[in-house]
Amino acid sequence: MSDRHPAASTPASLVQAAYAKFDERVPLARERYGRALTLAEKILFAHMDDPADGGLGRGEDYTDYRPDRVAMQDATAQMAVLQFMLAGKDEVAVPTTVHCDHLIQAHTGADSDLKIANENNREVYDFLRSASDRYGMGFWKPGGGIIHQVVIEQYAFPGGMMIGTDSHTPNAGGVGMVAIGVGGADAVDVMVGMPWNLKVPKLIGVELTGTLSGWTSAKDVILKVAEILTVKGGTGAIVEYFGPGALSLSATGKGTICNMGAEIGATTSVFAYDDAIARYLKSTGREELADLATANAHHLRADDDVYADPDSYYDQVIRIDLDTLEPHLVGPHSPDKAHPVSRMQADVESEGYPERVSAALVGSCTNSSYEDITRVASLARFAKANGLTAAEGVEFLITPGSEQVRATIERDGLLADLEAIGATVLANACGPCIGQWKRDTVSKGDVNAIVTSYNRNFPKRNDGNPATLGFVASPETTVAIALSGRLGFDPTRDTITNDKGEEISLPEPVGLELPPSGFDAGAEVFAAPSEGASGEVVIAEGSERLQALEPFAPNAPEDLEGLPVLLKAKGKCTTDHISMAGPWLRFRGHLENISGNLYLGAISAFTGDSNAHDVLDGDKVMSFPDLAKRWNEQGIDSVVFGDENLGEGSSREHAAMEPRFRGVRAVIVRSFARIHETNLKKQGVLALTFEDPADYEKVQEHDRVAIRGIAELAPGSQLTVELTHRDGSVDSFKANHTLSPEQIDWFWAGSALNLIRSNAGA
Ligand code: MIC
Ligand code: SF4
Repeated sequence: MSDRHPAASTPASLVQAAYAKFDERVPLARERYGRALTLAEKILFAHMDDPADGGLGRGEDYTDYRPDRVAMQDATAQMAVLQFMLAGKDEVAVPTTVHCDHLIQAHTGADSDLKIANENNREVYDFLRSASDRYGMGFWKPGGGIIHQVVIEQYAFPGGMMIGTDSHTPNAGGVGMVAIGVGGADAVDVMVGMPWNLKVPKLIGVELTGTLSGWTSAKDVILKVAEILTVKGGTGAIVEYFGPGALSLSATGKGTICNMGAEIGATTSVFAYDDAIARYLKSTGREELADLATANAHHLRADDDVYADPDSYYDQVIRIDLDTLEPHLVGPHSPDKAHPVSRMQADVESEGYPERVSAALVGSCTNSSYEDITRVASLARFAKANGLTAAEGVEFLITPGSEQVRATIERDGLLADLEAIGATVLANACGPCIGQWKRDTVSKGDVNAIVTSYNRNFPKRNDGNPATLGFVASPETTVAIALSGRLGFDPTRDTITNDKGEEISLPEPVGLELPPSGFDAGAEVFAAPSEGASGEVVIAEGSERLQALEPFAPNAPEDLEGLPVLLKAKGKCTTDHISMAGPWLRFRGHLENISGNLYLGAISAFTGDSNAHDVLDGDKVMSFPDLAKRWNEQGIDSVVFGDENLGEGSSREHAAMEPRFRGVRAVIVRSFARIHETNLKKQGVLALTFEDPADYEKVQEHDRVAIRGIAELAPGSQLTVELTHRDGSVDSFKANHTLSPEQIDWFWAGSALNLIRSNAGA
């Protein structure tokens, strides 16, 4: 480790300093709480800005924290860095890294895809690289790997706290870090040296008993948890895993579980430090950190009293017996729609899902560990020896999570095992997981089913085709389905006919937790910032992909009157519906251009489809982004209404900046996903919830909306939303907000960044 650049890994000195805080503060925490502590409580307390007085009230207090690190991926870093530049600082205040992973399109395979990405995205990469150099951030080049995989391999450490501008940042919980996904403006707070504010999370305990075996893997644990808690069941909570079953999971398996905690809305998920985490740290070249963690192991777990009586300490406890846990698939379109493999064929029949799958995709930030790949390679070798390959008509793609994993699995012959049964190896990047998939075999509108070992399966997520049904499963289940070609294939019971007409049962997958001969770092994919931070940040002139930001104007009470309704969203409205990814990723650094996708995927409660009506112009039919632009150009501001869990999914702050840019003053919903609600607040959009969810029904297409009580906006104050209907009648209802005093200041300033700028005299 010592021969690495300090920006390429987490230095032992940083970890040592973090543990010294535990020594100092854990006794104080026990005193302030007056009881034993859970792991998450210890980590949060050790990172509190004001341990003597910082709020402890779960689900109530907003408390300031001092995270140890920041990580950003290219699709969100652009906007974050553009905002950071407005803050007028010379250097980032905490260790920060940028990872180029989201913008690489998968088409024919790693080498050519990477080459094309380097050409197509040159101005974005040049911008991020020059900004990294200028402001002292570590830069992972395209091909270096997916942010979360690189973070767990290089930067994450037990007991640490980090934020990342990506919702799957919690992946680092696999090694015991409290790692939280945020919008770029939150990252900017930490990068400028301010504390980071978070509502104190609730705590959900998941007690694991038994041991995984056979076809069941870590992925199935989180698929089960998603079924139990649903996509909003973890909102505002940290999920802590413990129990004997937790000890039987590898660190990367734990990472998979924490990663997908994003799918249940959890703030983050975390495991206690154990032997598996120590083995992983050592194997990835971080012996020194393993030793430090072992010496501090008592801080890196909950207190014994908690484990003895979890129900008294967590807001909710779930128990899962790994001995009886079955492999699952979840989908289509929602990660909580679970089907055990033993029931899948029956569900295929009753739900009318396609019998055959058209593609099987293994890898991503979620599931591309050495263990995952050795397990699927064992199936591939067996298949090859028994006359089986990926079934006819099944595209079979592998995405390694990092250059280090790729080089290691190539060296150990595992990629060759997979290629021998028909796999194509893609670049170490997000690729098809984020719609960066140039799919030649299926056209828009073709109904087809795919299975992936990724984490998300919203409509259009992978290939942009709304008719593609995405199912998520473990890598093992995914490969078994690839070999059989059948969505309803149960690898524990069913057989596959081989090229000689024999019926073949697949053996249980077997793998290795870690590479016996260590990891191979592979190609040079890291660029350290140069000393002295003096270079220029490169923004290509006239770029359609990058645009310097203009600060938003402050809000005034009279801005919230007489507003027409831009959208009343019906049903699921994720960040992918609000600000679509795929081809739109190219505009992530250009607010005006990306606003061309605003609410493109949302379904209007008025029209029942994704068309908008211009109520100010004879109900002319147009798209939401066109209407938003039209009104904005006419100087007309508006309001948006939504249903449950609005903004579920990604951390992308574009989903908040775009409405703000187009004059949306308030977003009023039945409930919000955490990151999206914060992103709206950060950008100066009023985020409100109906006090009575039934009031959603009162909103009509031609209403004019006024928000009363805004001048007296205070923590906990209630607002009245007044709807003046087309016939002149008026309806009103109560709405709530969760703004803290500081967040109210953001609102009046026009955005959180405006406040930073005015404090800095910028
Ligand atoms: C995702 O998985 O949806 C993404 C793409 O990684 C996003 C970030 C983004 O939209 O840039 C996320 O999860 O936050
Ligand atoms: Fe990339 Fe997919 Fe992971 Fe998001 S979930 S970081 S898009 S691989």
